Amino acid sequence: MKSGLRCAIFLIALCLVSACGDDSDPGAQDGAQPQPDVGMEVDVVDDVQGPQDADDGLQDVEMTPDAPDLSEPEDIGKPDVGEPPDAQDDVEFVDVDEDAPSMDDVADASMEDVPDEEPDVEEPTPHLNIDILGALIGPGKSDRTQWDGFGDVPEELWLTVAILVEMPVNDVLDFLSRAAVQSLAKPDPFGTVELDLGDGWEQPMELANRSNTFQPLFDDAIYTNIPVETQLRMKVELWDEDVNFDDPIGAVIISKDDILAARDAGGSYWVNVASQSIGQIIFVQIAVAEFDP
Ligand SMILES: [Ca+2]
Ligand SMILES: [Ca+2]
Repeated sequence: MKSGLRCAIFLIALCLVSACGDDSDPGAQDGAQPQPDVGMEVDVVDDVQGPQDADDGLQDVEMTPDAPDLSEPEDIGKPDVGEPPDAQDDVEFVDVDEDAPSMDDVADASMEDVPDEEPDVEEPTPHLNIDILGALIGPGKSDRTQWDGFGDVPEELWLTVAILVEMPVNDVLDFLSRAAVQSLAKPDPFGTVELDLGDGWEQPMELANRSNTFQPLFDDAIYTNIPVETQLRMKVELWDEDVNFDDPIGAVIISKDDILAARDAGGSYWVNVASQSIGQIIFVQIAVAEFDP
């Protein structure tokens, strides 16, 4: 291209010079042609190509390999959080060791480690003092005769006795204090009291004689330091002293439950025994307390 263009320009310039020489300056045909005109044309062409070299210089600038790649700006400053967390994967399930002690096992072990306050030792047998204070005796014999003499108990009083045997002690005391009852022949009670600790009745204790009373009081009839055995029971037996033949009043049993109830109640305790003696002994009065060594 460059050589062809130059040839074309040279031919055009040669024709122009030939035409001009013919018309104005014949001396010019002698080889004195102004060559610089042709050179200027060539320089112009060369100058046109100069900027291309300059462009080549710019193209030679190497790109800095460390330059940041801005093609993905969304990644700038964005922390690497990895994949979205899976809730199921984040739950830590603790492997249960079946051989490991459970809370219940720990509790049981704790209970086992703590000895019972009273391990394998039965509660100590309580020892009691039992005081036989007295009794309440009905107004007549079960055959409706009076305790002494030959008289009978009036019917209206006897009907009341049938009711009184199940009444509270205060009602019985009120009845016995009535003038009609006090006018009857009273018994002269005496008797015995016995204990059974499980192997039969012990030697009886005498209850001192009292004269002419429905409510005998027994002084100094006290058992002390009595162990409360399983079969503990007490028997009170009373008679009416007479000149020739004493009249039996009754023999009644005070049970272990009665004795313990008396202990729990404290003080004077009345045990209804009317059903054991056909109403001839209505109550036995006792007092029970813990033995104090
Ligand atoms: Ca009698
Ligand atoms: Ca008598």
